[in-house]
Amino acid sequence: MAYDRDNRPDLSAYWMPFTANRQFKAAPRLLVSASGMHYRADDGREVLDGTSGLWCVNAGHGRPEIAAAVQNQLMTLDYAPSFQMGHPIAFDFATALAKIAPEGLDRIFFTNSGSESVDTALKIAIAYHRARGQGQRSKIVGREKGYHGVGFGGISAGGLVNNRRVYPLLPADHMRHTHDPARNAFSRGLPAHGAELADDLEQLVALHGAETLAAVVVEPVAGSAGVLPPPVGYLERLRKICDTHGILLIFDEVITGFGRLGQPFAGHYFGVTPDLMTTAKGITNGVLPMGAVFVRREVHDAVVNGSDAAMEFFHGYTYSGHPVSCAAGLATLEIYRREGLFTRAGDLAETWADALHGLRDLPLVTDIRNLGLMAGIDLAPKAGAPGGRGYAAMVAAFEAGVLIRATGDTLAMSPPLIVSEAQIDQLVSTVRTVISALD
Ligand code: PXG
Ligand code: PLP
Repeated sequence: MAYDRDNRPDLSAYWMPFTANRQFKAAPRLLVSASGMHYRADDGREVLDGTSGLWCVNAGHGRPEIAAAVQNQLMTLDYAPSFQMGHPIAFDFATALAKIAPEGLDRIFFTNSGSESVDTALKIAIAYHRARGQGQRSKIVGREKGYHGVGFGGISAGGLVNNRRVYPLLPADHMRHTHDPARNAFSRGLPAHGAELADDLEQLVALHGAETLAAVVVEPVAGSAGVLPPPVGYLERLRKICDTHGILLIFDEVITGFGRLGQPFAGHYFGVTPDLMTTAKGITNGVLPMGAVFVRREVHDAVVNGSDAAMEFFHGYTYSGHPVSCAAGLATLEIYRREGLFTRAGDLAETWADALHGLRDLPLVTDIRNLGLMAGIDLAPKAGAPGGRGYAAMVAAFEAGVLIRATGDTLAMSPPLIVSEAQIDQLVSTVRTVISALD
């Protein structure tokens, strides 16, 4: 039976993730199907997808080629163990990923999510130093406002207080974030000021000793915290400081990977190559859970060739390299290639920036940020109700037929890379109407 407003599921059993459960269940927003650029809500309305689901459906919804590959793989080899056994499609997919990776990052460890990718990358970093006789290097450096998923490694490196405050954490320290509206408000693309914030890493080296630091993990463009592109020169500086002190640099590309900035990965876009890169989301167009850690070959070789044990790395998931996810991933890569989606965000970036910065005249808008096909809009918080305007804008936009994200009073948008210019207009003009009507 099809779901609709007259046939709603019982909402009580499902404890929803990162959701105000009581508020949601009192006034649910249910999506029942999707095709191309649109969802359909349970009242039959079409909703334009302004967020690629949760930053993952980069090629748009309901792609028949992916469905066919998944169906075929399910009926050929539905599941096979990956511990001490192999299956061909996982090797093929790793090879295909290595081909599109930034130079040198051609060893691939499969996971099932961004969170698992981050915790895996941190373990690889620590294992790498251990294999080279530097077992003291186990501390992690992250950044304020960073989001690296919800595993214990990821929340330790992360910098969003609500995700961290009640849990014990791994040894980690943090650089300052780069959000600086006083100097950079309404920057188009990269903000001009703030490269010197990378020198925070030098201070942490001075405080902790380089010999205790395993890795620095940053999102090249912070996503969850509200789309914060890095200041000009910042990532280059971070790379240099890491090299000086033998610290591994991890780019968390769970959002920026797979075409979001107009290149396959942010490493390409910025011309800065990390030692490890964490990915998920767009790797299968979001249709099946999967993640991958891309590892620089020397890092892989140090761990794999540097171990006396028969098994070099004591880590892995039941579903690492799941054959059906690999099939979805290969079909997804083929769509990205055939439709030029790795460069499309670059082709649209100016149109996107023009449309967004057109909202600058709205009195409640205090900052607008954009890069590739990502955007963040800060709203002035309502006195006594921080986050209220962001949430109200998200709900009003949904009712007006577009899906956007709100984090606090920041609105975030990241449409599928197949978005048309007319749909960009629709998205931004709906956001204008919605913000204009906020009290
Ligand atoms: N790293 C980064 C940079 C992410 O953006 C993760 C790790 C974790 O991935 P998983 O697959 O474990 O969720 C993410 C995920 C939002 C939002 O609205 C962002 C994410 C997930 C859900 C919502 O900003 N990013
Ligand atoms: N918990 C138990 C009891 C398990 O047996 C396993 C895997 O065998 C796990 C957790 C880990 O699950 P996964 O490999 O899916 O991460």
